[in-house]
Amino acid sequence: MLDIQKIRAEFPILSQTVNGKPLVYFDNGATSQKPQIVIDAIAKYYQEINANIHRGVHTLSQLATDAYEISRGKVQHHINAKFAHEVLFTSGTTHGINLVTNGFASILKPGDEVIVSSLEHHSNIVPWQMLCEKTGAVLRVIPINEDGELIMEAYESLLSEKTKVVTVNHISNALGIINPIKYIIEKAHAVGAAVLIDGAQAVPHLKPDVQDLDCDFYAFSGHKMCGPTGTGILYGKEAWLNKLPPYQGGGEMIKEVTFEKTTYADLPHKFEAGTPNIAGGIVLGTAIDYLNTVGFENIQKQEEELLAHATKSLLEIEGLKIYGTGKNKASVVSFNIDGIHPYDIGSIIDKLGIAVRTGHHCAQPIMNFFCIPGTIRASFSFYNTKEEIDLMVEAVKKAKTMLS
Ligand code: C6P
Repeated sequence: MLDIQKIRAEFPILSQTVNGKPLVYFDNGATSQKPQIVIDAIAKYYQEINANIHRGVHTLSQLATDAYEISRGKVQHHINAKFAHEVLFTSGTTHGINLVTNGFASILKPGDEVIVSSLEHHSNIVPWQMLCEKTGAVLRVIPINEDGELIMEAYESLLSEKTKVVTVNHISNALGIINPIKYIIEKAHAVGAAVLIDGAQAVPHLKPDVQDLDCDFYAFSGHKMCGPTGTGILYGKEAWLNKLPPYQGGGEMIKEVTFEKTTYADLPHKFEAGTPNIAGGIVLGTAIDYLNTVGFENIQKQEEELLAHATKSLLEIEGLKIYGTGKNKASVVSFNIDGIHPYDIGSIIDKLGIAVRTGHHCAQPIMNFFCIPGTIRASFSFYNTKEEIDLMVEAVKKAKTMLS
């Protein structure tokens, strides 16, 4: 059992008041809060070993390089990648996905097909649309049912020898639905397609095992898993990363440069041009250590209880509808109240100290499917409590009364 009060004390921001009320932070899907150990690690890097990496022979540069590569190794073990060089540091999920779509521009041919799902964040739709425009490939879309689940029969009927890439998120940011990605990957591989999993919303809740999943790419952001903003990881299978061209040209990604020809560095450096977010990369390792100390089993247990409590309590409010009623869900509740705009509820409960996200959550196709402008999304982390959920439910009731 987690000692939630002890854990909460490790997150200084959680003891703040906002608008004169104790902060109830339920916007973890947008970004998580950071424990003191992560905040301290950033300062420690700049106080003690700040230097550019992979370049200098001097001691500080070597210390910074070692810390950066140790962090890469931590990520490798965390996601169970076969090699450390399959782990690329990025600025976040968006960067990772664009790195892959850029690479596929030299692989896809007119008439090839890319399958995305209706549950995707815009970050995993728009780059593929841009790729299709560039190459003449065709975008196909897996539909969802009324519970917000992907329709697997429809997915399977989209697959053919024309399918070159399949991409879905592990967990939907807007609804919290957990997708059956292992099955999706297996089916895609059966027709020879590569698979990219957008793990942005999964990594705060679970430890992905990329070898067991057998995905070709897995992208995620550090800031949603207690790490610093501007950090992320793209895992790619060695064979794919060797096949894809570099994303950006510049320092650090080359073997040799002449005006006649440039040869590229080995993995992972081929994809890491320029000075990276060194402090961020190192401290992402600290955040991963922290989450493993809390323990993913404990995290899941706490979050399951929060989800069950929130679902039950919110449904007691007349006229409230939850979107994303599928069985397999992460700790996200997306809802609306009959006849009231989500923005209005969000603004009123903010005055009561409750931070939720309102709007389309960068997933407009989902909102179009449900014919709504947006939802109120409460996304919970292991450091949240049932008492906080009760405060939110009371605040939503108050807002409803004011707006009805
Ligand atoms: N979703 C949310 O409030 P970046 O911005 O690159 O760190 O992550 C983009 C991204 C990609 N995929 C999914 C499934 C996501 O949820 C996100 C980020 C945040 O839902 C901010 S829009």
